[in-house]
Amino acid sequence: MAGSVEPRPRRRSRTLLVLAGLAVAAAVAGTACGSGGGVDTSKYVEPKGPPVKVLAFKAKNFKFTPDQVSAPSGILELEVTSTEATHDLAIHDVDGFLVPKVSQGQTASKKVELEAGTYHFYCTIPGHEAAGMKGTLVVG
Ligand SMILES: [Cu+2]
Repeated sequence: MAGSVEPRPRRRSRTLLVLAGLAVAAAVAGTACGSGGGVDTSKYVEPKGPPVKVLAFKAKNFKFTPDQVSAPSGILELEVTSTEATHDLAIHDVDGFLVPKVSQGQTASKKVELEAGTYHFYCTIPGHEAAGMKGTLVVG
């Protein structure tokens, strides 16, 4: 192999692939940072007033505890404490709702007003929901 001319173009194309991959990764990371993990929170209006219930979750790689919860309808406060790494919490079908990212040892919370129904919550950090960071919230 040493001294051969052939490996050069191969190496060059491999380098280009790596650079392209890094560019994509950087773009994805940038998007995640800018918009709070892919959820557009700009139009979300947090309900005023005291919650009828506070739901406290612990978050670690890659699980919420508890991951099956129930609550009465009305204003709920969802509170997330990270016991490992960085996580957040969004709810499918509740546009803009996001408990912001917390790193290990931190706690954050956000209120949401929910009608009776079954909701699915998840961590928006890329790959986390697929790895199991999700759960079900039954309201009503
Ligand atoms: Cu997560």
